[in-house]
Amino acid sequence: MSQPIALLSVYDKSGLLELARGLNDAGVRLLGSGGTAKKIREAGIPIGDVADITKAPEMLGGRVKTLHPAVHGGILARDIPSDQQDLQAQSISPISIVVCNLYPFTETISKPNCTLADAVEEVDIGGVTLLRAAAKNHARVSVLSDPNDYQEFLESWKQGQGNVSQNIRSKLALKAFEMTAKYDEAISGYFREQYASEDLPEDKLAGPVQRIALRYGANPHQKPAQAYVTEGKLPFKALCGSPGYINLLDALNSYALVKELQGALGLPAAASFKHVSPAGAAVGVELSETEKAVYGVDDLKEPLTPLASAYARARGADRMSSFGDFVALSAPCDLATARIISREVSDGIIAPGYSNEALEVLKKKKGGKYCVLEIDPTYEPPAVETKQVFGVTLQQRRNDSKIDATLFENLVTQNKELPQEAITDLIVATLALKYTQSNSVAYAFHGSIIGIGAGQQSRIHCTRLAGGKADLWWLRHHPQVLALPFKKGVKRAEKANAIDLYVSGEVLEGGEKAHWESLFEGPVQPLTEEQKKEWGAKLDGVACSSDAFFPFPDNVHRARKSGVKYLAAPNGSVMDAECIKAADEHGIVFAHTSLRLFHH
Ligand code: 93A
Repeated sequence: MSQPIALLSVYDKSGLLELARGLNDAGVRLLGSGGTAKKIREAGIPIGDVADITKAPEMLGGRVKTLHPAVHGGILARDIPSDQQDLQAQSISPISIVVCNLYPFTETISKPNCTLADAVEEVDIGGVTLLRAAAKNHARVSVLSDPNDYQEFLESWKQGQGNVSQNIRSKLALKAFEMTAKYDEAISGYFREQYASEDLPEDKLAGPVQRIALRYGANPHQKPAQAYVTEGKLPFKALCGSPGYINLLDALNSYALVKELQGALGLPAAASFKHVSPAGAAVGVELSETEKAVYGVDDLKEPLTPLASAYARARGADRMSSFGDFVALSAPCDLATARIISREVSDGIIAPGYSNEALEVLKKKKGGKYCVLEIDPTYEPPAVETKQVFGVTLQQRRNDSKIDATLFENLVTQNKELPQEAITDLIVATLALKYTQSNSVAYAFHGSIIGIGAGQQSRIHCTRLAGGKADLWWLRHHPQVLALPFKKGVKRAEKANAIDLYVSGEVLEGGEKAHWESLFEGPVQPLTEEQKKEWGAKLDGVACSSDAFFPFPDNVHRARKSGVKYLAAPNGSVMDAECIKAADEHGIVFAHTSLRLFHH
């Protein structure tokens, strides 16, 4: 057998001399690129130059050192006759070990005064090629990409007298592949920042870009921050303002929700998001005059289009939570919808287009800084999604489960009467949960969420929270609330707050009480417990959905107290039978969905 050859070409030269000495002692012939060979030779260890086999000098100031068929033929040749013949014909010797680590690209670009030219010079070509070629041929070749592996490898080599196990070669190959992948990611990340951002004004006009810089991440101290895709362009563009990190979380989740709502129900849909959960979501079911008053859209001159009705419902259900929302629309924004938004405190909007008049209205919001995003409605996200938490990458198939009427066919209660409107409400509630931080429970009525409990660790807390919100929503329909004698000029948000305090029965004192009273023309009678109870009993036919099974029947009992008649939840609880019994007790129609919808 001919003498095994190791090719060494390393930027980080730590541990190099020990390895070189060990390999030399074990009878391995050493070849090195310029600086690597020099260091080893100076330590008195015999080593040849790569030029000995390439018969070509390093050139272009080091840009070409190891890029040569004599090197890569020697690395890539398999133990098969045709490859061996090829080597013989070109007088190339096989290489058994490749030791390589790369130019410090990441360290260089993180220096404050790094220029583009500096970065370009640090793009390692030959080293990546060495690593990838050796890793590809790991059936025969060992590739050492990390100085931490030198010693262990040397021991295995010596122990096996030149034979290391396939297992070791495989592990080393994987490490090299990971290394080149990470290296390439750093390079593409740097150049994406240089070349794919929205910095050029003409890009903004031309359409979406591949990357946008964000002012900061979830908090102002979380810099830098960015949004990007690795292929093609971002599926949206900013027509006005610039989105922040949480804006984008809201925008992308809420648009996914409204797109699915419209797909499932064939009606325009809208959502009002806050902190990456819906505060409201609805489809374009026409509003009664009372509902218009409750949602604060009774004074609009513009007739409500179906899309405007959807947003009026989404925004009006929980006006406190929707304060400063991010809006999503399933259809191009029309003037009527823009007019509703224009009067509310809101952070931004995402929609698959805008009429000229609508855009004009929205562009005036927030002193011209209102974030208006236009999304490509044909965009399909990739099947697999990835995120990192505490340095660990998590990957999963996107939640592409379809939510439609067929999900509610398994009716497990005595009452099996599920009218079309109830199916619509169950779809709205269940789809909203698909995009709500878990645990979550949602109540829906008239094509709209009326109460949602998000992000609770306990299921009953979700059911209570959502039920409590639905109760407040219903109390806002009370004639005494609709007749509250607000003074002229009280702002919309202030009215919403005052009504919330009124219906929740919050006890006010001192300055807070005085301020609250100052909003009205005269004294205001509180709603008595009796009145609330009597009014509450009038609410019926509400739909309620849960993102996971009900562990105890208390959830069913609580839901009923807020007028729930239709219930949907996955099965699988040891208490399933008890929950069904509770539903039967109230004459509720309960659908077991077999579909868990956790969202994080
Ligand atoms: O500029 S390169 O991409 N061209 C090459 O052909 C090449 N071959 C190895 N850089 C190249 N290398 C890199 O040189 C290695 O990845 C290693 O980081 C470095 C070792 O250079 P030296 O032995 O001269 O210190």
